[in-house]
Amino acid sequence: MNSKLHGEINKFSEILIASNRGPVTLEKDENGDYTFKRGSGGLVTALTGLANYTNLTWVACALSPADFEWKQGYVCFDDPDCNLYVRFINPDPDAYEGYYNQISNPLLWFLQHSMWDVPRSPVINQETWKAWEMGYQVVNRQFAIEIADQVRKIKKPVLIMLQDYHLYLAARSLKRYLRGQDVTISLFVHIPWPGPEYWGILPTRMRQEILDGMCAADLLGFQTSEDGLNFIRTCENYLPKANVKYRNRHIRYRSHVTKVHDFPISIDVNALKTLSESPDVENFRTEIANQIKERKMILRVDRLEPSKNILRGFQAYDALLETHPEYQKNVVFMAYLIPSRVGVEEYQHYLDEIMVTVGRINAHYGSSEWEPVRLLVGENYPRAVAAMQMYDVLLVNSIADGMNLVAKEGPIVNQKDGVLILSERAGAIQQLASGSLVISPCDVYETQLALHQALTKNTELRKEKLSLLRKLVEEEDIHYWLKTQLEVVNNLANS
Ligand code: GDG
Repeated sequence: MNSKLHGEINKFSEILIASNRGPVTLEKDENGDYTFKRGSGGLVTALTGLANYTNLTWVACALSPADFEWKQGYVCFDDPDCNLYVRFINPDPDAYEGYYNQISNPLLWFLQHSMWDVPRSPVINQETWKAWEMGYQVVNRQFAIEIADQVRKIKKPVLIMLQDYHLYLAARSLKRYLRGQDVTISLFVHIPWPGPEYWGILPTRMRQEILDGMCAADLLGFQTSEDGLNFIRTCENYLPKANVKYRNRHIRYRSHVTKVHDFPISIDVNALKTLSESPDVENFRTEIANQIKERKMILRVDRLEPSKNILRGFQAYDALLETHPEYQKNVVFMAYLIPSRVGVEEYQHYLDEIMVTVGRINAHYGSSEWEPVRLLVGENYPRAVAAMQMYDVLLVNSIADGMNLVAKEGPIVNQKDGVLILSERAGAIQQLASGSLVISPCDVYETQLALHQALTKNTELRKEKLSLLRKLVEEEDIHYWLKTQLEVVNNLANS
């Protein structure tokens, strides 16, 4: 962790993070003792790292029976003196269903990733309104009650850092419950924020409650500058009495000023480098090398998620093999897909379509010695890291993506002077455009041309672009993401 963080944190004797999923999941062993599994990813590493500097509490939904039973307590990772306090909330299952499976994921996720098929969806009916009122509102209030209860015990300045689209309403309730208490509230939105045209499809009351809830925060963080601007435009269009200032990125509403700022999220570069040198990853490298042999590798690593645009990636590859038969037998497309939201019908259909498309490509071009697409559906981060070390081309062609961390991880670990093909609709474009081949995600023809260009690019140019990408990611890693947020929070009164 960057030692400079000390200065940024001084002002707060306590930081409280709230997110749907917590930093750990608990299990109970056969002796009845609790064990915990730490959540993967840079976000958990960076945010739990704050516990080295200040008292840190993390409030999240209980996701396992053991989380529910344990309820709250200190969690120590490596440091016995750690001060990370985890507190689980336990929503009623029906409320959680409405909050998570009816509002957060189908409705808000689809809206914010432009995934609605507007002539048919969304259909907002009485059920949806019930999920809104008895689910999303209730769980947000429950978060606010737990957070407020924790904050009241402290009686010193507290920074509350809310995470993501599950908690759009929490800041408003918190302001009400914590009147008179010295708290600063930030909310970071990890996913894209589309323009007001798209938000116009949501019913007026839901939209207003979301904007009203968010404008109770002191700082709203977005992945890109465009997301932040879109938020301000959305408030200007739909939040009566909001007074927006584009130049300062301020919204004055109900006598309160909310600052809007972009903080592009990133990865823990050192932790990733250490993992990439581990024996586990080395074993996977050997396994993958045996599968690939002398062939070139196109790679994608994604959650199995329609917004990642997996089908069009295969369509572009299909067109490449058709128009450039010289690639047949000489290239393999490795697709590592992590199962996601398996209970949601759209995601199940999407997997079916992927299987059919891959099956068709493999049957059409493949032979006993060559499988054009190697599709692996499963969770195995060390294997994904090993593959990222070995790609010639990394395809990130999301229809919409808050950031896309794979686009940042790949260049850090890659050992083949690999080329990054990057969608102009992934948040990572704001930082990585100059080192990538940029594509428009719906343009399969452009993607096909980019694949060809990437596979034939000369070594010098590939090296140059890869080292540029590395520099860009290293300069603004996950600690930078956190540090800039704390800096902006500390300067809120002066901005
Ligand atoms: C959301 C936003 C935003 C890969 N294989 C496994 C595995 N991974 C890692 C990847 C990467 C992470 O999971 C996925 O992060 P992404 O950013 O690519 O995508 P989302 O999951 O959609 O994340 C996104 C992000 O939040 C952060 O704000 O960038 O835009 O959609 O690090 O390498 N992880 C595990 N098992 C694997 O097999 N656990």
